[in-house]
Amino acid sequence: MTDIYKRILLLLLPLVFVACNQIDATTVAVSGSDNGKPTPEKAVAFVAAAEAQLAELGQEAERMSWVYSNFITTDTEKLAAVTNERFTARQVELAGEAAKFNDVAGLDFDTRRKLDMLRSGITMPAPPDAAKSAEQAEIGAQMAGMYSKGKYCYADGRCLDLGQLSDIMAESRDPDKLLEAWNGWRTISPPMRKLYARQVELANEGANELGFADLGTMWRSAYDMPPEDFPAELDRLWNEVKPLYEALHCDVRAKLGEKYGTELVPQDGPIPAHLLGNMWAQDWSNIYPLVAPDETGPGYDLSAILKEKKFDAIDMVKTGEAFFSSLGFAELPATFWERSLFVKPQDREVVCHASAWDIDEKDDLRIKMCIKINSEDFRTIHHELGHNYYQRAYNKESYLYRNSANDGFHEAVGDTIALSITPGYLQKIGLLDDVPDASADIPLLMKRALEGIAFLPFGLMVDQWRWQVFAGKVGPDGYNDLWWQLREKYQGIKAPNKRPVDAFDPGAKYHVPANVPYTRYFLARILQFQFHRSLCEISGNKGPINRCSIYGNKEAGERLNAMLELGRSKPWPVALEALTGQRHMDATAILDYFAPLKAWLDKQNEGRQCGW
Ligand code: X8Z
Ligand code: ZN
Repeated sequence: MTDIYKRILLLLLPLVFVACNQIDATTVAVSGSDNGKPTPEKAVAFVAAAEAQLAELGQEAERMSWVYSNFITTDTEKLAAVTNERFTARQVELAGEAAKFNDVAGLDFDTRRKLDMLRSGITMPAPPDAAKSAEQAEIGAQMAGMYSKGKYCYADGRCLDLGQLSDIMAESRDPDKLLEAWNGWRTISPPMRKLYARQVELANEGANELGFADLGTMWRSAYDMPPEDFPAELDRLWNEVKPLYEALHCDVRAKLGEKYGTELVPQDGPIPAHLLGNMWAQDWSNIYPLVAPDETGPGYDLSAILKEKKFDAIDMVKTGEAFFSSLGFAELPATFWERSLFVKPQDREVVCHASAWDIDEKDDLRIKMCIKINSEDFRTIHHELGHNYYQRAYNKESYLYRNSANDGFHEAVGDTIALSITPGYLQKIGLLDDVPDASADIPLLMKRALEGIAFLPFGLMVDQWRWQVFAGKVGPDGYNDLWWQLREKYQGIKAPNKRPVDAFDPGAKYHVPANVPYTRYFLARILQFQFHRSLCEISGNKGPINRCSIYGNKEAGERLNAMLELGRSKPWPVALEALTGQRHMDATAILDYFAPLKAWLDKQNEGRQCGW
């Protein structure tokens, strides 16, 4: 099952009608000789039956979801909606049954843990009313289709999809062209606003039914801590990394001011969102040439090398696989290569947003990506493969434990490996002739920061927005303003123009219409550096961690695997400890990694007025 999708898509696009010989977990739970009184024995039987049933339904759900995502048509959209509705309804039934054991004393650790997971692990809980749950499922499929099929047509008749518009955002330095691509993509989302508002209403009904105040509370209850403590934990981490973000923001704003003029980029306010090289201003690495610390740069351009060496999509994925193999992980199965989607098909609509899949929870691993030959997608390939190797590592666990320790862990594994794509590694695999000396460290760190540090406040704000929406703090008319308030507050960016009254800019980001929680990516950014620091120590690295690559180190691979194979069977601090020896998420690793850059940025920023 996919990373994002285990508790999510699994519950989103699933399907399949339950065969008549299914194990009826509900019956197991409530019937019996003692008038339906819940007991520890019944809880154990209920959990076992629920797991068996979900595993069976889940696999078929995955197949349906795969077909839909690879072949979006009116029919697959309908089928996805119908099957989703059935599956979610079953999920909700089981969650309701699980709640009946809330007050049963004397349950063993695993049964209690699994009951809690059954109760709170639904990303889009359906309301009890059948018509409403059908409506909810249809809205979900409809919005997913609107996003994936979205195009903007220029006056000259050319209609561009997200991939093409993203290329303009990455490559153009003409503010007018950037603005049109930026605005153009946001024309796909106003029709989603009403649908989204209704989806929120229905999902909240579902969450209420399961005993949660709203959907946000339900999402926050998946972190092995009281849900009310989780926001403070995020604040703690964010406050640790904020000075680094602010220093980067300040330097980038100054350089953009030099490039585009201070009228367009005022030096005392937020940066216009269309100038940062990415459709959502979440990853700024594409504007590296504008903000490079010096002319010599890091001495190489990986995108150019991949193109020069005539790498195709498969070569890039094979290179990613080889990294994992070097750590001792088994090769990907032949079916991975036969069944994955690597290149955007020209003859049909697909979901291009990259994802990793685990169809049978054994070894039918796949990725689905519209790969472009550049360094950003090279990194994303490692990200997706990280999901696949995690999925395989925990496949011996029972159904509910076949997931990551918390959702940030799943997102962090491949990114951890991508931190080992250093010049030294690239030289080892023949992609680079010479390893630049230490003078290239600042440029290299700058490039990494444009990707990893620039992302942090975006990774945080998406769910800050959703949590307020779910809590009813703002209605549909206020959705967009709240979005931009948070964009400004956290990221220090602003919309490049007054947004139209019907704008629904959150809908132009995949995870909103697809209902994928986003805080996981913020956590992953912190965790990946913590994992990397420990893996480097394990592999005997003595130098600075920004130059460390764990390529080829079997001991590091073993320790990583020891954490991965735990799946979700233990609270996440236990999994974290298995790899790092620490039981808390620790931002000092990311700060250590970027310490030389922070010192350099502070020097650059002397005399500048930072902040917004
Ligand atoms: O959605 C993803 C992955 C799939 S889990 C490609 N990411 C986030 C995004 O694209 O917004 C990875 C980085 C953040
Ligand atoms: Zn991911």
